[in-house]
Amino acid sequence: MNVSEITTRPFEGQKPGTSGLRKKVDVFRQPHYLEDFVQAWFDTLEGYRGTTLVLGGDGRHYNRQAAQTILKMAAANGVGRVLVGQGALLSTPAASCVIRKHRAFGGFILSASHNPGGPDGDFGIKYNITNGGPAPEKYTEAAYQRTLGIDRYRTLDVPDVDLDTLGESRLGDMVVEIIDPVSDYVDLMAELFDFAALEKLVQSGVRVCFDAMHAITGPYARAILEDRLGAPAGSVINGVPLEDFGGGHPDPNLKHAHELVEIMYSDGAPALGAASDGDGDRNMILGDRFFVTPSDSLAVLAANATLIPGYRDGLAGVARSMPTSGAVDRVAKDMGLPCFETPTGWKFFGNLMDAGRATFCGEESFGTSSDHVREKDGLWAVLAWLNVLAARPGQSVADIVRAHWKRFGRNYYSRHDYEGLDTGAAEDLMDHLRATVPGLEGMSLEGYKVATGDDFAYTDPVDGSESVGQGVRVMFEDGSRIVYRLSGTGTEGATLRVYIERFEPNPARHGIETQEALADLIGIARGLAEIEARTGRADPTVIT
Ligand code: G16
Repeated sequence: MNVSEITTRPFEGQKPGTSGLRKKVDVFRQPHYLEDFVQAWFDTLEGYRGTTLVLGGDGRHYNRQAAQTILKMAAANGVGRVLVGQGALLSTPAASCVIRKHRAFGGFILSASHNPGGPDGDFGIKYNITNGGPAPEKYTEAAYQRTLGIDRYRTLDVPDVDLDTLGESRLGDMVVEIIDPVSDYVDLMAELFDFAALEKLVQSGVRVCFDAMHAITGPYARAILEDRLGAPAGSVINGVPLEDFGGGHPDPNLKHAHELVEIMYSDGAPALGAASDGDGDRNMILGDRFFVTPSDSLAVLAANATLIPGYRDGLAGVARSMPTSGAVDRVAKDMGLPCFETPTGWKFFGNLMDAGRATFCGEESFGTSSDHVREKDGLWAVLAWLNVLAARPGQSVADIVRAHWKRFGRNYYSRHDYEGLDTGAAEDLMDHLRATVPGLEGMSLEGYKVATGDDFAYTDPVDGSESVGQGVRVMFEDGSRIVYRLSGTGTEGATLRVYIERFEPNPARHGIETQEALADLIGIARGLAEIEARTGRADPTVIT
């Protein structure tokens, strides 16, 4: 093998955020930048030599070049075999599925998720461990520490690999196997869901519209919804993955999935509308003129889980990230299920699922999934909703959610994002909150009495690891909450996220428009954080 040891120098800022390292494409294009980060993983992972890794990404600009770089480095570092999705493509949940199914040692996923792509957009990379889930903090921290002192990396001086032809080839001593990126995932979905019942539902005229946003899920959604379930051609829109996502922002929310929103809020809308993000792990669920918040989606799916064949025997427990609304907590209480509250980041659910303590997990950031993989899974959520619709004939998405609120109460919920803030100002704002919020206890704000206030810390119940500084919480006596944290996934300046929640038990008051229902708390949230004075922003950039 022609192994080359290349001399390099450390780059600043290679600390993985909420989900891997995300930077502008230009940053990744700097000579040695990607290589340093990848070598840091090979230098800190133990026991990978001779084993199998998985590699794929969401197809964004720089995906293919990065895959070539990683393959040559993997061969030079002694990896035995790499399973690569054809075209270097794999959705995040499919990558997790492939790692688990083929008992791989781990894998690299190339994606900046919902962030825009293209030459001026973002790129990202993360490492997933043997369970198929994102590497926990002890791994990411070790790799980061290594980036600070890195001075050389190993690669092979060989031509590029053919990424498009299925089958095996060799790169030095390493086997490269190009696999169909879709089939393992489709097989797994067919095990969990009653495809025959879903096909019947679709054939009965219940229409679905899935917006792949020109990102990775197009081929997966077509294979399942159109080819397997027989939904009419065109049920999947924007289904061709593009390197720049067609210039769009592949974030499945009410602002960015506007084409889907227009369809679902027009006359004759389909029964179920859904969108997924750049790498296929997020989902947004819509009914006919009806938006299901991700927090409600988790709660409804948990309450209806036994209607889905893969979960017929019930759930071991549920988990949600701290800023996610407490809607699922009410379901868990009613069903006698354990319910866990973790920091933001799917990586925190991995231990709970591995230990068999949580089956369904969800996050307010449009993430829902189960222990079938160790990632959130956009299409899984869509199929789960379809399965619930099939099992509750004659009921619309809105009917199902409203009935849920009637039974469990409604958690009014909204997230306000202030994007592109000056990083120093945003950090000062958080410092101000950390200093003042604990002193609010017992005070009354606009009639809301503060029960407690803190900076959320989490001790993993499985391995005892601790994570501090995970978001400032103001909790009121009536169960309402305001949460503040800075995003860990952005690449420009800082993004302040403000999460606002109010519980309403009275069904007569379940029809209020969300922002109106939360108006007092929104005012309190802005005031406590002095948002306008500190950031110059009177209003959020995105409201979900
Ligand atoms: C990632 C994480 C999620 C997290 C989300 C938002 O999602 O996997 O767990 O909720 O980021 O994080 P933040 O609020 O720090 O921006 P994705 O879809 O971007 O990989």
